[in-house]
Amino acid sequence: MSSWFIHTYIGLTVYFALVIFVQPLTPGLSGIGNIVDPNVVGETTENLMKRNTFINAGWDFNNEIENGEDDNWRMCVDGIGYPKLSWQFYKGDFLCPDGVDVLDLAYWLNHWLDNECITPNYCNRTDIDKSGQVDLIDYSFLAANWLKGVIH
Ligand SMILES: [Ca+2]
Ligand SMILES: [Ca+2]
Ligand SMILES: [Ca+2]
Repeated sequence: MSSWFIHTYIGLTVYFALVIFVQPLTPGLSGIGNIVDPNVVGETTENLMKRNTFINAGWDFNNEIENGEDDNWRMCVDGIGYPKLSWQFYKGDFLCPDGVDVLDLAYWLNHWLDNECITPNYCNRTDIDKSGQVDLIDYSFLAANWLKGVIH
């Protein structure tokens, strides 16, 4: 992944993150250009592929609640890639590991017939169509994506 892509990718996170990370040629050099901004942090490629780098900076990830329960971000395994936005995953893929599997089904079943699902997280995202209730329509999304994204 080129540094250009990383800068562009990270630039898209402004609306969701308290701290922006960049991958400068000289790791540890913070800020953009000649501007020193404590909210722009230079990091190594290795650290940009670690979930805790972002969680410690306040990013709201899945499988943690200290930074919120909207779970805007997701990265299941360190060292493989960069964080992705939760909506980039298959509908029905609620939990790590990646892919729609029996763990996601069990999670979804725990919300069966929950109602009053409202923004921002619609009953922990199990109200997939955002109708306000967890029902068979939501199950149809999960079933349509069954085993998609599972790494064998
Ligand atoms: Ca969270
Ligand atoms: Ca999953
Ligand atoms: Ca629904």
